[in-house]
Order: sequence, then C-alpha cells, then structure tokens
Amino acid sequence: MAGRYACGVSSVPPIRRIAHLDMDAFFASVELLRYPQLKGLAVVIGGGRRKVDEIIRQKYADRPLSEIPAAAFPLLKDYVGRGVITTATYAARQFGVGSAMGMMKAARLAPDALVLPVDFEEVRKYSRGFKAIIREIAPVVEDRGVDEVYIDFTDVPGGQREGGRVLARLIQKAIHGQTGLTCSIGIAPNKLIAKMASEFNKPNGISVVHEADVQTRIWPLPVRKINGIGPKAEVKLHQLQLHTIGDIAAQQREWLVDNFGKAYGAWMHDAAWGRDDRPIVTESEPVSMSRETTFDRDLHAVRDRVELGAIFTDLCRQVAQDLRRKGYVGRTIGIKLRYDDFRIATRDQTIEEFTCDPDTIRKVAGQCLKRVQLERRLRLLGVRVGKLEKSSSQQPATAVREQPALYASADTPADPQADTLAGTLDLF
Ligand code: TTP
Ligand code: MG
Ligand code: MG
Repeated sequence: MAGRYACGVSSVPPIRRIAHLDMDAFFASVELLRYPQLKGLAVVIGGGRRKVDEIIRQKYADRPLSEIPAAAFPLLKDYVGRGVITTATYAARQFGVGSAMGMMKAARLAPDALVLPVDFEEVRKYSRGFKAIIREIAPVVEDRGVDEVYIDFTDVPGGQREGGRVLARLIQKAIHGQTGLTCSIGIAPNKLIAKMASEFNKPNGISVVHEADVQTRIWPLPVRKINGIGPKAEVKLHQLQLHTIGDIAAQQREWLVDNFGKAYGAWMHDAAWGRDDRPIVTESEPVSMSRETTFDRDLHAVRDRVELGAIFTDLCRQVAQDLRRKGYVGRTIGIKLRYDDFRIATRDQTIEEFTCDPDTIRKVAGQCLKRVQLERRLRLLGVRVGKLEKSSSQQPATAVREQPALYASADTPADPQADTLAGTLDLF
C-alpha cells in the first residue's frame, strides 16, 4: 500500500490508521475488579440500587470484598422487579442475555446468573482512567462515550507497524496493567471501518482492516453493522432485498439516493464502500459563547440606564475575551433578557463578517436590544455570539471597526413599541 505514495519524493505520507477502542463488558468488568471471585461466572448488571450488595457487605463485614463467597450474591431467578440489563459478562452472554434485555426474560435464559447493580461513580472513574492511559501513549483521542474512543494511530510511533497491531497491543497492555480491564481494538483506514473492526475479535481482541479488505471483511456483514444504519433504515433495506453491506455497495448511488434521499443515500453508498473521511475530533467544538448576569436587584432600562449600560458593555467585553482566548470568531450576535415576571426575550442578528471585537459585539447586541420591550424591569441580561469559526491568521479576527454611534444602524424593530424607547436606548 505504501507504494502508492512512493513517487520518488523522499517523504512518503503515512497511511491513515484510525483505531476504535471499546472496553469489554465494561460495567460488569468494573464490578469484577471489586469482586474478582466472580471472574468467569455469568454476571449481569442491572436492576435497582446498590442496596443488593450493601446487604451482602454488611453480612460479611468481617472480610475483604474479594473474599465474600460467590454463593452469597443474588441470582437472576430470584430477582423481583422490572428493569433491563445494562450489560452481561461474556460467560452470561453464552446464555443469550445481553444489553437492553428485560430482567424477566434474562432470568428465563440464565436463571443462575448473578445480578449486580451499576456503580456509576466507579464506572466513571475507570472511564476517565483508561482514557488517560491511552492519551499518554497516543495523544489524538476522540471521546465517544463511557467505554469507547477513536484514536489516531497515523503519526504515533509504532502506529503503522503491522497495520497498527503493535501499538494496539501496547495500549491493551497498558490499560490492563494499570486497571485490570480488557478492551478490544479495531484499526482501519477510517472511523467507520475501525468501529466495525473493534467488534470482530471481542473480548480482548485486535483486528486490523486495510482498504483492500473491505470486500472480504466488510461486505458480508449485515447492514446494521454500519454505525448510522438504524432499525428503520434496516427495515427499508430489507424490503428492498438488501441484507448485507455488500448488497448496498452493489447498488447505483443514484438508486440509493432515489430511495433514501440525497444526503442519506449518498452517505450509505460511501459507507458501504468503506469511504469515510471524518476527522478525529479531540474536543467538541462550541456552538456559541455567551455571558449573562442576574442582577442583585431588578433594573429598569430608563431609571437604571447607567448601571445597565455598564453591565451590558462589560458582558460584551467578556464574551469578546472568551472568543479571543479560545480562538474563535462569530457572526451571530444576540441578547437575552429575563423580566421581573420571569419571561424571557431573546433577539439576535447575523452580520457579514466574523468578529471577536468587543465594540462590534456591543454595537450589534445594542441593535438587538432595540427590538425588545423594555417597560418591565429586568432580572437578567445576557450576550451571546454564535455561528462560530476558529479564527485563523488569514482571517482578520476583528470586523471593521465602526464609529461608536451605537444605535445608528436602522434595524427594523420587531416590536413597534421599541421605537418609543429608542431614545432611551441610545443612552446604553
Ligand atoms: P457497550 O460497549 O455497548 O457494551 P459492553 O462494554 O458492556 O460490552 P462489549 O464487550 O460488547 O463492548 O456499552 C458499554 C457500557 O454501556 C456497558 O457496559 C453498559 C452500558 N450500556 C447500557 O447501560 N445500556 C445499553 O443498552 C448498552 C448497549 C450499554
Ligand atoms: Mg464495550
Ligand atoms: Mg461501547
């Protein structure tokens, strides 16, 4: 594969290698750390509160948790109440029980499985823990929830060896060594295939998929294995006699578009061919930034205009500072008011150029203020900047500064009464 890039230039671009890592039977495995004597047994997690094992712990208060006999734990067949299973150990899965199954049904399938409740605090602790271990080895990590992440292997030392297998092994070892937990890892050219691949060898497995393997390893899979094809799409695909990913890949893109719509049909075609260039998102991008303040006492637009005006200017300056500090510019500027009767009013306006300039924000936010009622007293005032983009050196971080005639622009007031207050507002 590397040969494709070898064109006489010394620097061969590395092949994109994306890993998807998913912890094995996560909630159950966390419980087994506390109760290692249950290892290898059928255990399901679900049902009520931690009361269940609190009772056991009290009974065996004289010994460490790891020495409470397995026979002391409650059985699924004795479980009373409703609820669903959140997960099951691999030993329990042998009986056909698994996530989202009702406890009653599970009890019929695996009556002698042990039941333990979820310990969310413990789960969150280990969730943070395994992610921190990964980040020390491979820094480009996208958090995908409590027990899974995407990791960019492309430029990490060892990330290209054996298609990523060497680095995957190292990560598995580090996580197991430091927590006692196992995970499964899929490594592929992109997120879409990596996500599928992490399931190929569960538990404690590694799967490496190359672009050339799509036909043999991806096409035979049922359509639901594509992350993004849900139960509804599955039903429709089945009605159209498409059952495997290969069935989808065999269709014309236009035909899929006709049947599933422009965006979804085209996406489905790409997905079936294993095409996906979504980047690894290391932290979620903010949609907007805002600052707001609740006053110590309700303020009136006319009687307290000096105080309100100062607060307003300050809020704009704070939002501008937030934008600059985080490296964003925005194009939609808005305000939020809460009146003394707790009603809320918001207005916004989108401008031509992206900005993080406090004066521009102040000016446009001021125009928004002209469009709301200001007879009632106010409890809260907020300023928001949305439609954000990362500011770059090419892009001027500030819009053209205009003279400080704050309400000069004639933005048609949405509220006719606002006109009567325009004179007042000029004082802000
Ligand atoms: P999963 O990764 O889907 O499952 P798992 O880690 O238990 O097992 P696997 O080895 O197949 O990955 O989910 C992670 C945790 O999220 C799981 O341990 C429990 C919780 N969960 C629920 O609470 N409800 C659900 O329906 C699912 C699917 C998971
Ligand atoms: Mg998991
Ligand atoms: Mg998961």
